[in-house]
Order: sequence, then C-alpha cells, then structure tokens
Amino acid sequence: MKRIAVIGAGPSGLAMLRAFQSAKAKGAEIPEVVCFEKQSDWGGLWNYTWRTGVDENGEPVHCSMYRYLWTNGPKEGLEFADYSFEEHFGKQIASYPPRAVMMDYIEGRVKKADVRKWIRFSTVVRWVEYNEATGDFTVTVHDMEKDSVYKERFDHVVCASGHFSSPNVPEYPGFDQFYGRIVHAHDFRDAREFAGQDVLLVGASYSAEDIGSQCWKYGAKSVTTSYRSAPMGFNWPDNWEEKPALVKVEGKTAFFKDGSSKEIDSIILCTGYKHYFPFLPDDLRLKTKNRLATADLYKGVVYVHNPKMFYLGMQDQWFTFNMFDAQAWYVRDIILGRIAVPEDKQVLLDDVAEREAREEAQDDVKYAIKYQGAYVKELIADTDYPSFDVDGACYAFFEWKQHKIDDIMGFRNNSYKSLMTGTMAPTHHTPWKDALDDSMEAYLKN
Ligand code: FAD
Ligand code: NA7
Repeated sequence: MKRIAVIGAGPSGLAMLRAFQSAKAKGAEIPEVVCFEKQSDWGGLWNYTWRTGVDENGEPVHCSMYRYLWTNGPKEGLEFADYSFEEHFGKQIASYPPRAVMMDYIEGRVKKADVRKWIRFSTVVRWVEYNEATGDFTVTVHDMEKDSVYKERFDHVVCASGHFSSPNVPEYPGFDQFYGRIVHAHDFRDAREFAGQDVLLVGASYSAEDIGSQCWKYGAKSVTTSYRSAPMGFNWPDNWEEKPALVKVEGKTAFFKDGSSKEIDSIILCTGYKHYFPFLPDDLRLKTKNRLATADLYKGVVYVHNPKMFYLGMQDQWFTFNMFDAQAWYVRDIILGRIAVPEDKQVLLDDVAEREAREEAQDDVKYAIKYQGAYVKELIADTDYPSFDVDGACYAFFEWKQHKIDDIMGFRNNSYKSLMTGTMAPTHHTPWKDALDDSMEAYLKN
C-alpha cells in the first residue's frame, strides 16, 4: 500500500486528510496517510497561543494570529463547499467571525470526518530526502513527547506547512538604540499592550491595516503606518496617519522619507513573511515569492522538479479554505491515479510560466481576485469537490473591497449571502469597533 506524508495539520493539511477520507467514504481504496504536526493541536495559524519566540519544546512558535482577530474578509468567501457554516452552527451566523469561532468551524468538519487518528501531534518534521534508487522519500521527524527521532519512508510528500509564520524582519538605522519595544506582527498578541501609546506600524498590507485597527480599537493614542511602495489610502480615523517610508529612528523619534518625523512609543513591523522550509533540501525546497502564481508549481500544487512532491496553500491568498480544498482534492486524485501529470518536464514549466504571465498581465485588485477564482474553478472542474458559485465568491470579495473603502472601521458590520446554502448572514448584534469581547459565546448571541 502506498504511504503519504502530510506536513502540517492547518487548514491545508486538514483539507488533504478530508479529501482522502471523502474518497474512502465513497468506496475508494486509499493509501495510508500520516500527517505530522509540530503543535499539540490542529488548526495551524488558527490554533492560537499566547506564546511568542519558542514553544514548550523549544521550537519556533508557528502562530502569527492574535487575540481579538476577526476574519479580515467575509466568511462567505472561504466557506467549505462540503461543510457550511449553517451545518456546523445549526444556524447562519454573521459574516466576520472572530478567530475562536473560525477554529470551531475548521475543527467541526475534520471531527465529523474522524481523521484526527491520522495525525501525529507534537511531531516536528526535521528532514525530507528523496531516494533516487527506490523512488520514494525518507522523512525524519522528532516526536517531542517521547523525545525520539525516527525515520519513515513514503511514496509521496505533501507539504502544507504554511507560509505566514517565519517573519521578514528588516532593520532600520537606530533600531538598536530605540527607546521602546520593536516587535514583528508574528509576535503581536494583545492590542491592549499598546493602549495609550503612539504606535508606528511599518508596512502597508493586511497586517499593518488590521493590527493598526486592533491598536486603534483597544485604545492606542495614535496610529502611524509607514508605506514603502504605496499608501493603503483608506479614510482613516483622526488619530491615524499614513507616512511614506521609514528612514531611521533616533531615541523615540521616527523619521520618514518626506522629511517629516513623529514621536513614537512602539514599533510593530508588519513587513510580511518568508516561505521557509528548514526541513527540505535544495532539490525539494520551494523558492517563491508571496504571489498568486507560485514559482515551480504545476497547477499550483505539483513541484515541477520532483512531481511526487506536492505543496498546498503556498499562494498569496484571496481564496483560502475552499481553495486549499480544491488543491487537496486535485492532489488526492493525482495520487489515486485519477489525474495524470504530464511526464515531460517542459510541459510543467510551461504551465508555471503561463500562470505567471497571466498574473502579471494586469495590476488591479479585481483582476487578481478573478484570477484566483479562475484557478479554484480550474481545479474543481477535474475532481468531485462540490462545485460552488466561485464567481459569487469573487463578487463578495469585490463588495468587501468597496465596504473597506466606504468605512475601514465599519466594513465588518456588513453581511453577505452564503454561496453554499443561499442564506443571508444576519447583521451582527454589535458594531465591530464596540465589540471588545470576541469570545465565541458573545459572537453567536445573534
Ligand atoms: P497554516 O495555518 O500556517 O498551518 C501550517 C501547519 O503546519 C501548522 O499547524 C504548523 O504547526 C505546521 N508545521 C509547520 N512546520 C512544520 C514542521 N516542520 N513539522 C510539522 N508541522 C509543521 N485566512 C482567511 O481565510 N481569513 C482570515 O481572516 C485570515 N487571517 C489571517 C491572519 C493572519 C495574521 C495570518 C498570518 C493569516 C491569516 N489568514 C487568513 C491566512 C491563513 O494563511 C489561512 O487561513 C490558513 O491558516 C493557511 O493554512 P495552511 O494550512 O496553509 O497553513
Ligand atoms: P504582506 O501582504 O506580504 O505585506 C507585507 C508588507 O510589508 C507590504 O506592504 C510590503 O511593502 C511591506 N514590506 C516588506 N518589506 C519591507 C521593508 N523592508 N520595509 C518596509 N516595508 C516592507 O504581509 P502581511 O503580513 O501584511 O499579510 C500576510 C497575511 O497575513 C495576509 O494573507 C493576511 O491574511 C494576514 P511593499 O508593498 O512590498 O513595498
């Protein structure tokens, strides 16, 4: 029997397990699936911890999420096609659930599928090697509970270890002398830490926007964001200012490219993440930027330099959970022999080049959303993953973008219609800016 190693039990790895379980439930013979997860529980980034730096085993903490995180896009865009929010919660819920609600939903599907038994928790993948002679992989792992390192062989490896966990940490002149805390978004946990402070956020993407909004919501005195390329340009509250690139800091003063300066108490580096795979040798390691057309992945999942190796969820993400599902179902069907990967490497390389050229053809946001929607459709068309109204999801993303332009601190008060069940989400009982309690109990009170 074939053996498959899945690295990581976050949403992508869990999609892989669910894909195989679903084939089995329909009577297919499936290989033995072993999922290695370094944390003691599943959920990936959604498995919140207060820890920063290293975990209880001395391993780098994976979590980049923070307390009070609510989804940054409508849940209607990420809903599983085979497990709706209504099925899970027994009713339709509001459109921007906090992290704990999302974690409950993610868990619900895999509990129902009964795949926890396939996961070896607290087990870190240390190294993966391809054996040319036997055409299989040797995976070396560290079982932290038993403190034992062992090797096993697998026919395929599916890497689903995420790519928003290893921070990109630039240094600016004066950082070593700064009179305050400098922290990367990866280590940001509780916005209350910055209450009453003048906070500077470096970066102009999702983390800068959302962590800045968190600091604002929980009582920062002022928020300053600094952009390298372009401002976010939202209609910010009065105590929020966008500045061009940071040049240096001196004492408590930050200096910007336009010659202006600002007194600040803390700096939060919202400067993104690196694809980082310390457990992979050169011949298996994906080297890509955070983009929609990842380098070296045929159909966005098959590693062109060794097509027995797969990657899930390595793209920059408009679509998330249902895209990971589409990818997992596709990879499953390759492994089950239902989908053939071309043997000519040039065909695989051409596929990647075509995706890159198409991504680069236009620069606007709607194009990017549609591009990724088309990718999700492309994969779903070849498998039995339940098809859904992907264009409807794109439309929900367009609306969401407009809602942010209309009111950046109020966009989460909007509701959207589920593309899986057709039901409209209720309006949440409390506007986001006033909802300081983000427990599941409080959120589901609607
Ligand atoms: P991850 O969730 O990162 O899971 C990877 C798993 O691999 C982890 O469990 C990790 O412990 C494990 N792992 C890593 N290395 C090893 C190893 N060597 N051995 C064993 N196990 C290993 N998406 C949304 O849809 N909505 C949102 O609102 C949203 N907000 C976000 C906010 C933040 C701050 C961040 C960082 C991301 C957010 N995302 C959001 C995107 C997020 O990437 C996806 O939702 C999702 O978590 C990706 O799933 P994944 O399984 O690919 O990766
Ligand atoms: P992103 O989306 O990769 O954005 C990184 C931001 O950091 C972006 O604005 C970059 O500017 C900026 N950046 C990167 N390096 C630097 C340096 N050296 N100096 C200044 N600014 C820099 O990461 P996020 O953390 O915002 O979002 C990642 C995920 O987390 C996302 O999917 C969300 O769902 C949550 P640039 O535009 O390149 O000039």
